[in-house]
Amino acid sequence: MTKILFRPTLLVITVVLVSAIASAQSADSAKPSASDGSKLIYADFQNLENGRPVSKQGGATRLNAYSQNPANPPHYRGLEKSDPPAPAPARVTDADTAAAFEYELRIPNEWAGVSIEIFGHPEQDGKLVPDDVSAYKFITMRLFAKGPQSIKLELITRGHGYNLESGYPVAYFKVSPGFNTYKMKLSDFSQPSWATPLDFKRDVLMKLTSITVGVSCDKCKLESGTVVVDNIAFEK
Ligand SMILES: [Ca+2]
Repeated sequence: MTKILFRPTLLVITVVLVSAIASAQSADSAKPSASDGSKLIYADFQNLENGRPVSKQGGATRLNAYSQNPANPPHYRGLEKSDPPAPAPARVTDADTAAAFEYELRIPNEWAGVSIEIFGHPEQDGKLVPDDVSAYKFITMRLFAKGPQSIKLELITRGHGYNLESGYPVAYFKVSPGFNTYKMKLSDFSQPSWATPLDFKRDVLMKLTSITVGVSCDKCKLESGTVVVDNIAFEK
């Protein structure tokens, strides 16, 4: 693996993570494991390409930001000088790397957000390559967040029948202190009421091209923080 340089702020996060893991080693698997029949490891961020974290199968990652008020978009920091913007690799232990970003949500904004988008596979012939995750019941991940109350997840399909600008199935979970494993039921994901309706299994789960993990706000208040994510998997 290439040598990873950390900015001072991420270094602090790394130290926090290491101590969180040391105190909870037995309660939580810190080791990335392999995919098997009951589990599909989607992204453990153990590999980098040009310094950018990639998914388990080598799919790209990028940072997305959006806002209702174009004059006050969110600010964010990931991997320095990356284009398109990428999350920063963050060292959890000597042998374990996660993906991280810092953010600031600004006002006034009716809605805004920043997320890491993780593609399952590298593009082939300029096309996104889907995963069929319809056999799984849960999505799991380890996550550390300082700043947000909750994390927004999104399941996305593009180029395989549908290309929505927005309105893909979303789910939210509440953040607890520390670097914890979270487990969400896939059946808890739903589209916003205004979105073009998709068949969740046929159009999304069977043709999943990327997922996002991020922060968001409605009727936004000033908020800043850090998100570190690792070991994203689908489980039966
Ligand atoms: Ca990892």
